[in-house]
This record gives sequence, structure tokens and C-alpha cells, in this order.
Amino acid sequence: MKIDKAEVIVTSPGRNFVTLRLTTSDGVVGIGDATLNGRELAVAAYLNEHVVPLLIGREANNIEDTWQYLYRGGYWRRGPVTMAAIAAVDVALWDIKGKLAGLPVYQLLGGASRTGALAYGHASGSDIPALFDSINEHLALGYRAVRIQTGVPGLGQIYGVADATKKGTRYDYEPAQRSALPSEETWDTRAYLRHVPTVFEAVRNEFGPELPLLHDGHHRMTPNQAAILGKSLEPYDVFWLEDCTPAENQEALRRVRSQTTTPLAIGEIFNTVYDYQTLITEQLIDYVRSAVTHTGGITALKKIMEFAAIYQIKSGFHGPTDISPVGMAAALHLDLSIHNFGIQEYMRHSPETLEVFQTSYTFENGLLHPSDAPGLGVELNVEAAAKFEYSTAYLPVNRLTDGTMHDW
Ligand code: GCO
Ligand code: MG
Repeated sequence: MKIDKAEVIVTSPGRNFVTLRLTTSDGVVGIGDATLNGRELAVAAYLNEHVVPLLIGREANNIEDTWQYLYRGGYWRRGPVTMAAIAAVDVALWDIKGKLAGLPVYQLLGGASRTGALAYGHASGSDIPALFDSINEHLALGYRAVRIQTGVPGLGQIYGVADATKKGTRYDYEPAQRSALPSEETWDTRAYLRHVPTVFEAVRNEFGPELPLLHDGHHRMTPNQAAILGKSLEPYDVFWLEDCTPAENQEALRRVRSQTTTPLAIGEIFNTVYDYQTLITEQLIDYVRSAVTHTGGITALKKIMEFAAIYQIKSGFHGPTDISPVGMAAALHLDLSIHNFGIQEYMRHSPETLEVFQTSYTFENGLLHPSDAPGLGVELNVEAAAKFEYSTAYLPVNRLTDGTMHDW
């Protein structure tokens, strides 16, 4: 069974998404997510110019071989653009294989290891009362774990805090803004380090010891600052501290790890197992944050998780709104099947997005399930996709108070 057609569909139902749609000679359709937030068209071009021509006429059944063909065959390995493109092909082929077998993808990966995947949502507020409202809202929606982010006194809009002035989106943080240039935020790490422990103390006092609480440092600390934060959060039983330092320096985590027992999660901007090598073999992290979409697909992320399992490291896959429902479904099939599942990030997509991507996964009592529909369980409505035209959107940039560029 050959791949007959490969189409790259760029659509913007509220935010930009890139989807690869493969059709086989038997008329089976498979889809894969290739969205790279703020750099979408680079992946669309990579696919259109350099991958689509290689796919036409290839055997659709041979997923591993196609993965190796694109990874090794490209010679220029790794990187977010290449790995998002390979991921889209990989996921679309798993979708096709599931549909041919009449089985959900998780069955092809070994079957279910649990009844559902514990999800966490993004609670946030400009101050502590607004954060409490957001946590209550998430609990009412069924979430049983939340990430908490707040504004920092003296700073304006910062990473992770929903803009309360945008009616109807108050609880859905969306960092990418449609504009010709990125917005600029201001950052002060000392003010942040003073503030965050007070937030955790207030939340534990209000919501009790049971609720799993997560926090994202978004690459903005030095190893020493991260160690200070990790230590100061120890009394609050944090589920994880994410991206405490810029993650490209794996050795930095040795310093953090030796100073604090707060669990650490890293990897949303990683794209291969090699980005994790030291972190996994030296057990410097507790959770793998990769997305199927940015790490070369189900095939590659399953291998990373098997490697991590040897070191008792669990999954905590990336699942913000810039992972399309196709990428989310792919993550859920892995979540359900792997042994070392930890938690799944889950931000709800907008109604426009769900009009374009018709999903069958479910969220009940805090648990996500990919459903038993054959393949991924997500269909792309091509007519609806055509209604939403791409428009440039950028993630913000971040500067210190004296104007120095900093990590966002
Ligand atoms: C997370 C992430 C996101 C990223 C976003 C960038 O933990 O969900 O940090 O909020 O910033 O995915 O595109
Ligand atoms: Mg993050």
C-alpha cells in the first residue's frame, strides 16, 4: 500500500496549526501535527519542498523505515524544524496503520497500561485572589492537578499568566500573539524568587495538601537561582518545577539536582533523545516534557520513554494549545500505553480549533482517554480548515529591567 498523496494544510482557527495529511493508494487517510509555534511556515516549507516529494510512492506500512529514511537520509539531523516535519509523517503513518487494523493506536503500542491519563491544567492569575479563582475554575472543569503561575509584584505581563482583560480567555493562557513583531515583557529574577514561595504557601493553605501543584520556570534561572527556588518550594510538596534553567546545558542540572529534592521536569524544546542523554543517565530530572510533535513522532518518543524507564524517569508530555488536537491525541495514545507515565499537560482548545479538528478523546474526572476510535481518533475537516487563513504570530520576548535580552 503506497502513499498516493501528501498535503500540508496550514490553518488558523484562533491560532496557527500545520497538519500533514497523507492518503494511501487504498484511500486511507492519516494526519500528523507539524506545528512549531511562531515558526510555522518553516516546517510547512520543509515538508512541502523536501519531504512530500519523497513520500509519494513510498510504502505506507513501513513506519520505522520511513523514519530512518527521513532522519538519516536528510544528513542534517535534529533541530525543531526537521524533527517536527518527521513527527508529522510518523504520526500520520501510525494513524493509517491504526485505521487499517481497525484499532486505536494505543493498542498497536502494546495496549492500555491504565484507565486514563492524569491531566494538569494551567491555573493562573495576576495576583493570588485571581489565581484562586482560576484554580477553582479548573477544579470545576474536572482537573485534578494544576500548574500555578502568577504575576510578580513590580512586573507587568509575564509568561504563563492569562491576560484577565481578554474576556472569555481569562483561564486560557495563549502566549503567541498575532502581530508583525513579538511583544516585549520585563523580567526580574530576584523579585520572582521572593514571590513564588509566598504563592505556594497561600495555595497550600487554601486548597490543602492533596492537590498536585506544578510550576514552570520557563528557562529563566541560572543553576544557582534554580537551586534556591527548588529549596524554597520543598515545604509545599511541588509535583514538579519545570524548565528551571535554559535546558541546552545539561550539566547545569547537576548543580540544581545536588541542592534540592524538588522534582524537575525538562524537555518541551528538545527534539531528540540526545538532548536528554546526560539528564537521563545521571538521573538529573524526574519527568520528560517532550511533545510527540516536536520530537520526531510516536516512534521516537516511545524510545525516549523506554530509555527513561530504566532510570525511573516518567513522562509529562507537553500539551499547550500550540500542540494541535492531532498532536494531543498522539500523546494520549503513548500516555495510555507506556509503563512510566507521569502526567499529561492539557489546555483546552478553542471551539474554532475543535471545528477544524474533530476529536474523540475524552476528559472525565481529571483523566484523559484517547478513545477507541481506529487510528488517532481525530479527523481534519478540510473545508473548515480552509476558512481560517494563516496570519503571522509571534511568541513574546523578554528583557531584564535594564533592557538586556533574557530568556522568555
Ligand atoms: C508549557 C510551555 C508553553 C510554551 C509554549 C510555546 O509548559 O506549556 O512552556 O507555555 O511556552 O508551548 O509555544
Ligand atoms: Mg513549559
